[in-house]
Amino acid sequence: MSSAPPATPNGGYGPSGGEPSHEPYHHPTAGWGAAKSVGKVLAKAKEPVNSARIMTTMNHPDRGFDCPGCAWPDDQHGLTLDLCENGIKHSTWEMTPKRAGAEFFARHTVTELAAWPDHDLEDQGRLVGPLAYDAGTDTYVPVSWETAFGIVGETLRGLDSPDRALFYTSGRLSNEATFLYQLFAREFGTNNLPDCSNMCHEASGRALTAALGTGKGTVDLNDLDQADALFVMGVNAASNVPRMITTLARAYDRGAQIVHINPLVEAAAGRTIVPHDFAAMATFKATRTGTLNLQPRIGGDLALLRGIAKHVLERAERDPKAVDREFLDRFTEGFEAYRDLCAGTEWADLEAASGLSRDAMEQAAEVYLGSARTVISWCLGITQQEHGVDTVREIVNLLLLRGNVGREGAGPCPIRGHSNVQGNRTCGIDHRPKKEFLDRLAEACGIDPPREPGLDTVRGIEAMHAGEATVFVGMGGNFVRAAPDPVYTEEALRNCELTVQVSTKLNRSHLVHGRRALILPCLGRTEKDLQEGGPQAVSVEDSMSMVHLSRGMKRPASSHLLSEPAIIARMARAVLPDSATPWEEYTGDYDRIRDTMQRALDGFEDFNRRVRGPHGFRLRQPARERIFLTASGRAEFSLAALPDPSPGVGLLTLATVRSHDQWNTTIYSSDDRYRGVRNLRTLVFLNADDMRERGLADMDLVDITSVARDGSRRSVHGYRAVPYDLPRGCAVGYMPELNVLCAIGDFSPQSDQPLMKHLAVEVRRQQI
Ligand SMILES: Nc1nc2c(c(=O)[nH]1)N[C@H]1C(S)=C(S)[C@@H](COP(=O)(O)OP(=O)(O)OC[C@H]3O[C@@H](n4cnc5c(=O)[nH]c(N)nc54)[C@H](O)[C@@H]3O)O[C@H]1N2
Ligand SMILES: Nc1nc2c(c(=O)[nH]1)N[C@H]1C(S)=C(S)[C@@H](COP(=O)(O)OP(=O)(O)OC[C@H]3O[C@@H](n4cnc5c(=O)[nH]c(N)nc54)[C@H](O)[C@@H]3O)O[C@H]1N2
Ligand SMILES: [Mo]
Repeated sequence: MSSAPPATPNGGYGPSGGEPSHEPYHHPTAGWGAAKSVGKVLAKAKEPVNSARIMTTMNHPDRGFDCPGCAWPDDQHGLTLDLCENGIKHSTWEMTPKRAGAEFFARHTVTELAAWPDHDLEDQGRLVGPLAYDAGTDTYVPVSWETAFGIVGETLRGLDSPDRALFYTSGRLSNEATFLYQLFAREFGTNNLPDCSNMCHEASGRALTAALGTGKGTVDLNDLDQADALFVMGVNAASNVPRMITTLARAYDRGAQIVHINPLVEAAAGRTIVPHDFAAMATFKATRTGTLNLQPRIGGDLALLRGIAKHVLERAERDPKAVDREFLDRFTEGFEAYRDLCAGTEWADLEAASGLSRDAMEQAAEVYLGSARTVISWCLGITQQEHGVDTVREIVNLLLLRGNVGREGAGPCPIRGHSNVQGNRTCGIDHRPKKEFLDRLAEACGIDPPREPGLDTVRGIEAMHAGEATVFVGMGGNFVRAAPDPVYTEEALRNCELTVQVSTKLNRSHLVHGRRALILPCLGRTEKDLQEGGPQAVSVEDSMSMVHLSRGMKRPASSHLLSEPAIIARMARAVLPDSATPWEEYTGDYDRIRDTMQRALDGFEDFNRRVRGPHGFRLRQPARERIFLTASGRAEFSLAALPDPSPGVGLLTLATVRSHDQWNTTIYSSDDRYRGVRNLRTLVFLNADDMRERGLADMDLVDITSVARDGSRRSVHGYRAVPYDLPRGCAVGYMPELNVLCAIGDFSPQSDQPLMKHLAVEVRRQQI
């Protein structure tokens, strides 16, 4: 089977125009380049005054809103300007003065809008009132909130089973809205709660739960400030977690080792000008943010980690202090078997599987051996892999060897993506909820939740495609663009009886809709949320388990917008008219939601008081205290087989990544500053030898074809080949353009995550 995307793939993605070019980037990260880029975005948003105000309130310890840019924790060193270029861009994007109102939708049919690039859709500005699709005119028309909720209520009540509905969550939903949303879905009768984490960090959660008993990292910012060695794996920190760069610069300054592990040498591995260090800005003083770079092949990390462990264990034969024997004996399970596994693995096999020399692996091992306190951090380069769960477990194996779990300055540190994706899971977005969670929810809320596991993102798409699920509710996000296999996913959504998107801006997912469709516009994170009980604040949980309040301060984009908790509560009331849940009370005062949450959720005792402290509070992470809630009561080693990362003869392994100027499916510009690219998103980075072998010169046009597990092929045409410093056999290009290449059936059996960083592809000169 060969499925090609439509000739113009849905109107395209980024803004068009400008001559494509690329050249290597030699400057430090952040600093004046970032300041200039922020200036451009603010000028374009025409919001310089308000934007200056957000900068002084964003991530502020006792007022202001939490930056929706990423989940990196707020600095607690009293920085008054704890923000970054991309966070400012992201917030400003929401604060645009542009509006997409009724006249706009009257003027453009959905068919017409579908031919626009994604950038232009979002660029219409904020949505201002609820809309329903009118098939007669092929347009979205304004409706009252009552009518909109009426349609939701009538359709959901008409289903022959609650499991025919899917309730998707994108990771910026607040804890309070999250709690109401899952309560609504479960009271209605389904655990069909797919979320963006099914495509993001599912592997981390599963691996950490299996190894340490709790699915989160154990470190906080103070630990990072005390570590002697930091391993930074599979993340483009300078673009996607920019505030982490400040931590790295601080670590370098105090003499810590910083090892970057990435097939690409990303900008974070170089130097930075710390943006809130005014002296550094004024004098162009750059600080290094890396001390060693290792470039494994894509999917080669597990072998690399095992190589490091093997070297540590070989050293331990001569020098027992190389491992923490006391910790291993007291707190872990399976050490001997792991030691034997490492001893029985040949260096030659580790070299082949990692794409690194024994020397390079030993160099990293020496850094690890020389460090009394080590943190290993990671993001999507590790998780969106076939062996993502095994690899995260190997990270834990390595940490356990030297007792680097549950003490200061050490531990595993998954870097989450969306600003509240961790909080979503904590507060109940889980298609496989634990029995204890459901029991407590039942008790606290007086409901009888379903016990059968629900559908995740991939299974949800398949169910819609098969006509088994017929209602899709998207609480934020841009599902059709974020999901794998867009051709298949679009068919799935078009199959639905009703699609409902709760959004701030127009996006592709509104244009690929069911027989009936609703767009429900909501307040953004930066906006004042005024309810009966006065102005409301919501809470979020960052990557390091800190729960704190976020309070918008801007006038809402329109007086017709509702808050997310209000939208959820009113949907719930429309679907469940006789529900005993006090939905109206919850909406009137979010303290009432928090009162219920503290009864239903672990670790939220005294929620309303504690969350109002300057930095909020830290959720207890038992593994941090060396309490391991596993079956054995100990931290467990894993014994994974070495993966064969080779994609097959003539094929390359392709990873899809973000550019510097995008936020997931939102594309601000077609530049990728730190990779030296301008005006180009339809590209593929290749090793120069792989290019030569294919007779390709710099910027030649190529076709990229993926080969799925089931043998089916998917292609994109006319991409530019760009030589880049990455290992042979590897290729890298941008999401969401290349999602076309990711077959729906190609997900990891360990995590159920689509293989967004592990596609087998053929790259050849464009066939005309
Ligand atoms: N500005 C901005 N910030 C964001 C986002 C955004 O789009 N824009 N998205 C947010 C979200 S939801 C998330 S999840 C995070 C994502 O943050 P990242 O994980 O940084 O996201 P990607 O751009 O996909 O980059 C993945 C990195 O993994 C590397 N990589 C690919 N394959 C491998 C491999 O096999 N091994 C190793 N070691 N590395 C590999 C790539 O070279 C790249 O550097 O960022 C969050 N923050
Ligand atoms: N090929 C490939 N695909 C990927 C990935 C990859 O690396 N490669 N990464 C995956 C990952 S890590 C993730 S997290 C997903 C992201 O998937 P999603 O979370 O579904 O997508 P986003 O692009 O973050 O969502 C953007 C939309 O959210 C809406 N929005 C913004 N703010 C708000 C708000 O406050 N409330 C509400 N209700 N809506 C709001 C806006 O309308 C905007 O258009 O994509 C995944 N897809
Ligand atoms: Mo993510």
